[in-house]
Amino acid sequence: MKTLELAARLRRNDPVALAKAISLVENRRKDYKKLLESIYPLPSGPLKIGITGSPGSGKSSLIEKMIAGFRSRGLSIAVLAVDPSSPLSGGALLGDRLRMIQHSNDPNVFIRSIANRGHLGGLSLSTHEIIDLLQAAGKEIIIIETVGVGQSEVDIVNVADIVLMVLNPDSGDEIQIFKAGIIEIADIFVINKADLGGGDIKAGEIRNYFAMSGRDPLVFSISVKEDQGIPELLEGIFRFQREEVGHIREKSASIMKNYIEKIIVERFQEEMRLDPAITSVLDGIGRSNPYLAADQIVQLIKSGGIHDKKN
Ligand SMILES: Nc1nc2c(ncn2[C@@H]2O[C@H](COP(=O)(O)OP(=O)(O)O)[C@@H](O)[C@H]2O)c(=O)[nH]1
Ligand SMILES: [Mg+2]
Repeated sequence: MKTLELAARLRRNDPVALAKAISLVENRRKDYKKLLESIYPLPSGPLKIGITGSPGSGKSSLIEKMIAGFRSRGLSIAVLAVDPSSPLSGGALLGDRLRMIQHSNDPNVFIRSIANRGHLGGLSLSTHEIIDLLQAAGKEIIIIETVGVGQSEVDIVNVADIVLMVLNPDSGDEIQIFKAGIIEIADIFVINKADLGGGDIKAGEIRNYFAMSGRDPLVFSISVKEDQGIPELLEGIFRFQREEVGHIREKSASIMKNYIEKIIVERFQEEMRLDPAITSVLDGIGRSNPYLAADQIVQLIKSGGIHDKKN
């Protein structure tokens, strides 16, 4: 399929074209940039919901319920599961896929897992690009699930309008999430597995944490297993979208800024590999001062030493 035809089909929400386009971008295959260039301007804003929390907290189970809730409102949905731990598989989380498969016959539910390869301490540039592909296809709700409580989870704030943090009543995650700063980026806290007891206590702990800071985030105690509290959570998400317009707009601007920074970093890395002057500095540093070498390279870049290569 030619790139422009692929883009046209993608814009018509053709799931086969969308899957193909994502692979193209994820694997940096030939013409992926041409494809990306052809999708702008994007159709107006979907709601991008980031979901983070420890493995096993029930994110995928919750997403399945959310899909059903959003579908009953007639919304077109995409779920992107980002798995930083599978650099080779090109998207693992097979269990998740299987569990979500009940929606797979619905053309308005698109589910995909991607690896988060090649980016230290955050979400890769291709994650941003793939979200743009989903937006180009006209998805109205884009859910991004990240696994664990590390840097990619903090980076979720750089792709999502709203961040949900999933906790459990008995989880000892707090210390880790306080430490990693994840608690500060969450807009809505979801205490899942309330059927195990203690959901309200955990909700109280979260509210207490914020009591002094002047922030009053939404906290929901739910049970996916017993189908409790999901409609209230969805209503909370829509309320946040309605009431926090300024906050979401500010976030969109910083999302864009972060995105552009990542493009620039990737472009410079590419150029550095291709530029003979820079390669010779890099080859020649031996055991000398790395800061000095970096200074030299930055000077080369500033003085136009980087060759202008088209690709
Ligand atoms: N008791 C109970 N178990 C749940 C609930 N929600 C999910 N689980 C279970 O928790 C486990 C992990 O769920 P999963 O959705 O894969 O978590 P993820 O790793 O965060 O995506 C599964 O065995 C689920 O069946 C709940 O509300 N109550
Ligand atoms: Mg999961």
